[in-house]
Amino acid sequence: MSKMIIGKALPNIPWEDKPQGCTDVMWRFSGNPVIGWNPIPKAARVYNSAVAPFEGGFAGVFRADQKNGRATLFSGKSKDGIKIDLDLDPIQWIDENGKPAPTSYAYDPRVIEIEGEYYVTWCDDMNGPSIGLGKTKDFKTFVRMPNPLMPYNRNGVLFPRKVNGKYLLLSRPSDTGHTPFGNIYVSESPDLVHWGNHKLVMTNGGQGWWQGMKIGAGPVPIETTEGWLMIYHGVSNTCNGYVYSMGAALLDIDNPGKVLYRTRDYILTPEKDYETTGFVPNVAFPCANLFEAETGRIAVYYGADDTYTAIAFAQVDELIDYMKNNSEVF
Ligand code: BMA
Repeated sequence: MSKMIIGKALPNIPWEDKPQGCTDVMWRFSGNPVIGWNPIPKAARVYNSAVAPFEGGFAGVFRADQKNGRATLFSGKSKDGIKIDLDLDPIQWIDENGKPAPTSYAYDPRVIEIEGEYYVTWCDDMNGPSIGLGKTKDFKTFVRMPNPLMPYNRNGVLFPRKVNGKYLLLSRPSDTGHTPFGNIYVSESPDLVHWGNHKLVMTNGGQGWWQGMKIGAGPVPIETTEGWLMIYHGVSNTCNGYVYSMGAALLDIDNPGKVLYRTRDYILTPEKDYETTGFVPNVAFPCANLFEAETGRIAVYYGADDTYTAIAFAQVDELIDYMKNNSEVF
């Protein structure tokens, strides 16, 4: 197999081979869900969360809805990426002067290491949903930075490196509620503070009803020899509410506003009990991926039913091959 992922070796990536007889391009971890109901006293449900390699193991920022129903971010660590030890109290954000900088709510975090600093994006409250941005070196002290974009916006996802000398941020402009529309845009910045040159990347719709109502970026894009591999969520509207599935797109490496391939069909949709029966049924919402440049293994962390944290796997060459042969770009 030729190496496709441009990145580091991660020999301890959580992994399970594809089960015999499985014809799907993405398959679920047999130990799902990896976080269940009430994992710690202050959190009822932990889902839509982000994990990154850290000090030979893993660390992450986890969306935890507390027992008053409010969404909060907790830090956590893991040796193997599967058994996750959550802090018992939420992250206490500070500003760049060390003063408390609390959030009224915070959800759907993404985490990425860029040049030795771990950056966190999440859905923040700026008198309505907007993109929050912060950083940490040790997953203990978390420092807020200026919010990159105006409200209302969700699903802010940074690229793992500068492209053409600029930081890039994906986002999905929205409304204050359960947004019945949404497309993915990219914005650029010289310094992670000033953002502009916004461009539309891709829209909902096409032949795929699974992404007919709205789409939003998922995990941080993976750099490959074929382009940026971006896993995202697509939503369809049914008479019983929204259904969240996963798809994948390949973006041009030097011009990520350009879509090269995009899966016509979903690559994972709610099917298992933990994906169809929970606080909000029929949600598979990816927020993180770990990947291994040597073997091409990818582990995707997704929230299931706004209740559980789960993992699914893919092999990069097989996924990209599938995307090329089952693509609809629009
Ligand atoms: C979206 C976000 C996600 C959530 C999803 C399904 O609008 O709020 O956090 O998983 O709805 O409820």
